[in-house]
Amino acid sequence: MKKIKKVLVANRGEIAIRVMRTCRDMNIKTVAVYSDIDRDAPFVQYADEAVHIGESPSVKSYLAGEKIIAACKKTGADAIHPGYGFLSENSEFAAAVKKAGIVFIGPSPEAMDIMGDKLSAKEAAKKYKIPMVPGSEGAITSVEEGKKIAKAIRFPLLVKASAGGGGKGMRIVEHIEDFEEQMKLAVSEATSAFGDGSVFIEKYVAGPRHIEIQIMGDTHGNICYLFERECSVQRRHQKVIEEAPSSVLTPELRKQMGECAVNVGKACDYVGAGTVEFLLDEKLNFYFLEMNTRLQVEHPVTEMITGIDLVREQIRVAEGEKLSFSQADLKIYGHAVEVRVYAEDPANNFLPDIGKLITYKRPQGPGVRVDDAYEEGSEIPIYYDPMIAKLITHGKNREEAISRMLRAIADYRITGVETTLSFCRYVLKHDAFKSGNFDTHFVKKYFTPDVLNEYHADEAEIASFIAISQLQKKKGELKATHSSVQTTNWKRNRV
Ligand code: MV4
Repeated sequence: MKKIKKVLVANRGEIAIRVMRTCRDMNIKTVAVYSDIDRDAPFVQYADEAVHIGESPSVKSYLAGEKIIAACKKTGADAIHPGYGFLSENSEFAAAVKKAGIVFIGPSPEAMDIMGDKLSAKEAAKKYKIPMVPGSEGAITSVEEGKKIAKAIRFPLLVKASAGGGGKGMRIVEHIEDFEEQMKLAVSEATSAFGDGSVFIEKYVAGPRHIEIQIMGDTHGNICYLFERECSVQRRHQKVIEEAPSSVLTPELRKQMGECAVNVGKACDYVGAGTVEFLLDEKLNFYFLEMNTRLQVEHPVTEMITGIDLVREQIRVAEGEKLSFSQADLKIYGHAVEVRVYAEDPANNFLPDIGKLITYKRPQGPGVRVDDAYEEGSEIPIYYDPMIAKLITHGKNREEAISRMLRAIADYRITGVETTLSFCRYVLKHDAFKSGNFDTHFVKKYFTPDVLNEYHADEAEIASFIAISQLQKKKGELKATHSSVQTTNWKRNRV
């Protein structure tokens, strides 16, 4: 048991602050590392110490592992928390950190390697009876071999890259005639994106839900599951809304999937926080897809429903402590929803709309949590992900969590950039979402930019109302006190 006294956070933005907050709770000192553009960022100010590590492009700073290790030595930090993205799933970095005598707050490099590749992850998972989508046994090495397997599996099917993630190098094939072309495209996409052109075949599961299970392991061989997150509302493999628990899992199915996720963890001796991804089909069959060996963006919904601080647990197990709970201690309290607030224009094909946050007022009140990265007046840099904040609400049940989310969205005041808040509000108010009856095709099925026009029509209505009242005021029909129509709430995200 070696107490960690100082943590260097090898990340930026909201997750850097999120991690540092828990460090403060635990009386642990914090070190931020930052690039040129992030010099005055809130996460740098929040840290006890900060080290400049390079120019703004990530490769020169947040991806420069050796500079981060040097900053660690310089400040005497005894551990590194990698957050998500950047170096968080880089096993070479984790190994280099360890070699430098620094604690990496995360799994072993070996576990990262096994799970970082989908084929080796599936291979490892086979040792336990974990349901998987029917597909090829391993990598497909020739078009001929692929076609043979494709005919046996039947169409439609997917050719998937073994490396990487985010749907890159994934191709749907409907007919045998298209197989060769799609396989070649998948291989070349995977080669250029990940430097590894290995692909495999899976039967295509139509209209699935994306359910992921949070697991937590310690160095004493204990692994628990902290229930599921439903992340089916996605746009181009970018999650938009996440919630916990899922409205479709029965307690029995939850237990089955949870135990499967724990077994995936056991297959690689997992230590720390990890996420096991499953597809769930219409008949509620579930299939293991892959595992993410990091703390995820959407971890707060799990924290809200379990009452457990996942970063605190990560730090404790990195110190060699046992998990602070057993499976029997874990219980679901109410319901939580998270929306990601991006500086993107949903009316304009989600084009990034970076710039200055002229107005920035966070929502507050019962059941609201905001994990964010900026302040009023902040510039959103072009170099990184354009996420401004994560807005999370909790309630005694799904309805309450959703109505609190709609209230929080209405109370959020952001001007200077377009955001995805109006899009999130549209989804939350949609009957398919409210009923819980939706899958990964939600956005494709129900969203077109004109659904946001209702909102613009409202604005036009207010504008005409103001014009009329101004006219009336001129004519002396209204007393001055009654004529001050509120214009400040113009860009309110009205519910
Ligand atoms: C699938 C699938 C259907 N069948 N695999 C997309 C990214 C990668 N993590 C896995 N993905 C999928 N794999 C089989 N055999 C459908 C998807 C998929 C998807 C999965 C989760 C969330 C959103 C998605 C959107 C499109 C496709």
